[in-house]
Amino acid sequence: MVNILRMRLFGDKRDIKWGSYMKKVLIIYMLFFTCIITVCIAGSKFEQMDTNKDGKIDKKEFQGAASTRFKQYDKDNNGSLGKEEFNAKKDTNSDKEFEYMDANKDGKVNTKEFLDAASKRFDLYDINHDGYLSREEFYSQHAYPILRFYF
Ligand SMILES: [Ca+2]
Ligand SMILES: [Ca+2]
Ligand SMILES: [Ca+2]
Repeated sequence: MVNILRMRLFGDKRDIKWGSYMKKVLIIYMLFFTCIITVCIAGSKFEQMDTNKDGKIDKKEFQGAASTRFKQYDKDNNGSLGKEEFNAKKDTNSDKEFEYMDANKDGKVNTKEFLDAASKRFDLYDINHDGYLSREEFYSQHAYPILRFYF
């Protein structure tokens, strides 16, 4: 009787341990796949932007991507972005970036403000000031979360 009880207890404990172990494994797998997907999407964006295929992004290429992106944000096609157009995905950084873009602080971002901000961001993250964003500069943990608003 005591043995059966013990076995049950140990069995239960093992089940609980196994359960939490599986949870951890699942979480790790999910993180892993999220990373892979993020890298794939980022990778293809870099390739798309690098129109002359020299393995780096120059300002013209970046501005070209930003220009296309602006049109995607501008749902009502009036040449200006309201916060709700820009912040449709409700990202934590996007409010701050919107303020950054809105140079004249009228609560809207027009094409010029958007492209000027893209240009300033490009310069900021061109760490070695060679006029190009290398893969390393583009993917750096500081640059990518901000740059992605522009392409
Ligand atoms: Ca290029
Ligand atoms: Ca503005
Ligand atoms: Ca550079």
